[in-house]
Amino acid sequence: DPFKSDPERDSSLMVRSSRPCNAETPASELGTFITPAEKFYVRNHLWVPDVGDAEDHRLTIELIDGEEVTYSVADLRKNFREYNITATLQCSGNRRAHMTAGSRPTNGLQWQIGAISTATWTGVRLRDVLAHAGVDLNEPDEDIKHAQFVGAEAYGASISFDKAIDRHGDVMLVYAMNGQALPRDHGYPLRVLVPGHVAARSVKWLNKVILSGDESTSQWQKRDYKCFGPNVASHNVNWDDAPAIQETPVQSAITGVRQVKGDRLRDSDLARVYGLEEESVVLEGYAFAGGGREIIRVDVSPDNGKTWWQAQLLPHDKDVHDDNQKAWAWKQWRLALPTHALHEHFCVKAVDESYNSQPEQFDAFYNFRGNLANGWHRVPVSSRS
Ligand code: MTE
Ligand code: MO
Repeated sequence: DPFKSDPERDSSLMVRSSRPCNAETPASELGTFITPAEKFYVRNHLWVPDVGDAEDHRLTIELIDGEEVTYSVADLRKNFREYNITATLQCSGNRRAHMTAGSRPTNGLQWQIGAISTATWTGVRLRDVLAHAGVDLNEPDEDIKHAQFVGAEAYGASISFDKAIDRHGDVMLVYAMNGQALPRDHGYPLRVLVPGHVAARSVKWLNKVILSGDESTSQWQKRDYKCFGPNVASHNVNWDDAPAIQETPVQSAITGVRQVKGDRLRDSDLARVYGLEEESVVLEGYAFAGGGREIIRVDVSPDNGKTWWQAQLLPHDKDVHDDNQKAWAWKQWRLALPTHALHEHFCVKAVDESYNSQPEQFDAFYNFRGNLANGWHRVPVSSRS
């Protein structure tokens, strides 16, 4: 039984499958900027490999000429500058259940809104390690097109070599999460962090980095994490017709809806921000875009998309990102609405700094794998508590 050494998990995670473990962060935890490590969603394709002690773990870098250079985790810590990067990871299947409900059945785990979480990751830059291993970052060998990552249990994926060495790309080899050693579920003792890309590229239990002219040949690179047109299905798909998903589009969700009485509101923060005195509903949620593109606006409708209000973007991310750094983390938002404005469904959509937004319906961009399900998130007005 390869699963017998899987770790214990927090009982509040919402389990979608237990072997392998796939579990989402509960909605109650999606409203905080940093997700506690034990509440961070878990997406495992296989078992959690027992890699023993961090001291015995080795990372091998295979250069384009086949030469190999090997590092222990202690070597990485000792020889390279350490960085802390706060970044959101989102599974490409996040909100797949909404695509299924809004259009047609999709293949894969039926995630709701919780296959996304944010942590502060500590480690070293992949580009620094590659330079040390012998890669000329200024004039790299032109045959190198991809950086492939191999996990200890057999999972693998790749990113472009450009992203791997981009000085503003912040691709990291990480050994700590929220100030603690990486938990086993999240890649102990070493994982890749590819900020702004779909989380499938942030390979856990990292054994090997291969610089290559080719992408990873794994099914997770060549097949599963791609989007095809709405007419394509498993019987007529040509897997090579679409590129692997790397940077991800704009996403947002409503994580909480609370009724607030007028008298509770009067002297509150919400009253000052929104000038509301009457009975209100407070909505909270997250918004995120890939590629380091900042979320600049979150629009909320109280009446199924007829009228729109602008949510307040909470400023947490300002504490963790310096001016030169891209927006790798989600934004939390909130909005108070007077109850008389409500009708049928709340909807949310976000806008990123390139003015990309989210599609209204799922039918037009349905894909049979249910990837990148970012249609407007709708919640019945009747769900408020
Ligand atoms: N790395 C390995 N080795 N094995 C895996 O199954 N799953 C990938 C990625 N890296 C995976 C992996 C996918 S699809 C996702 S969404 C993220 O890890 C999930 O990371 P998390 O479990 O830390 O949230
Ligand atoms: Mo994923």
